[in-house]
Amino acid sequence: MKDCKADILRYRLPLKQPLWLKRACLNKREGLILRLRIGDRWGYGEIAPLPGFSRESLADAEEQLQAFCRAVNDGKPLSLNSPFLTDVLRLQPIPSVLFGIESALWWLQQDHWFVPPETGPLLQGSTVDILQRLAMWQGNWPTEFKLKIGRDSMEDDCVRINQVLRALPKSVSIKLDANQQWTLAQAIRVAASIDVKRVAYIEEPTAHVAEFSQLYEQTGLRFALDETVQLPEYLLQPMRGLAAIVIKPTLVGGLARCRQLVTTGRNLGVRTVFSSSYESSIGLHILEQLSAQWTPKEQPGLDTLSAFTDSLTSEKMIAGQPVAINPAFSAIQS
Ligand code: OSB
Ligand code: MG
Repeated sequence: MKDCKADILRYRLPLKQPLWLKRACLNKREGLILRLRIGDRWGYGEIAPLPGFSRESLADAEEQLQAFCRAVNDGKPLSLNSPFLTDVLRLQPIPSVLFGIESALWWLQQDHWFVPPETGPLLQGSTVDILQRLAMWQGNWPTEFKLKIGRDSMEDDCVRINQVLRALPKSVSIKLDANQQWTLAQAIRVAASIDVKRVAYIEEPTAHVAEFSQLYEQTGLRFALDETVQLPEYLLQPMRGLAAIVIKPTLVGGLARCRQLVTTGRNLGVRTVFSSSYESSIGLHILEQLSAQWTPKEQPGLDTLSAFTDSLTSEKMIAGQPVAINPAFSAIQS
């Protein structure tokens, strides 16, 4: 085995404004970058559990990642293909750590980058801000926008969806995301008051996946799975009204399972859409590349970088080469 070295950088990135997520409000985003060197090649992975979404904490993730780095630095053979993790950690890796390690190893194997895909724009924040952004839209319209809902009252959601639809040309459709916040009755009422033909799908309309097909049967509103496929034991099956699978590698955990979701989605004839969870520019780069390689016809949902005031990296990343990481926002941990 060639000489290997693994270390961890901890980053803390300021956000433009407090970020409200399901059960948490973030004022800054914290995470870890795993830096792996084999011989003279470098690979990077990102480990950034998202409060309110990930089951693990950053401290849990750091502990596992440190065990991995110790094993690598102690000379344990690090093979790119074997089940190295279970060997080295002797325990079940947590999702964000599995993604970080697998993506750093994946990075090491890449000799060039694909042309980055266009990102599907995310409409987030107040309705006033959203409408203003749309009013000032320059250049071509994308085929789809994603609109976050399920945070305010159901009535507000109806108004918001209809206002956004009116602000867009008829040829543009929207994807909705309720993050499981509605009841089935509420979802049915919202669907009845909007033009469902202009909605490509709604992500996770209610808290119970068994209700999603009922919503479709009663209203014609198609749905996508997101939180549901983050459950490690969830087995994807054909469902009436299933339009897409959203894949968030940081939360799903590991590239092998993401790859499997892409394959299953393809077999079921549904879209598979890579999406981010407020990772840094390094994590976003990995997601963008996975999307370009594995789902070349889809626009990934990576419009989360705009929430940050600064970037963790400033120079172009070159495959296999070291990446310059902004020291103002990061520190070496081990
Ligand atoms: O539910 O899709 C979500 C970001 C963080 C956590 C959860 C979600 C998101 C996004 C990312 O919406 C953006 C996108 O998917 O376009
Ligand atoms: Mg979602």
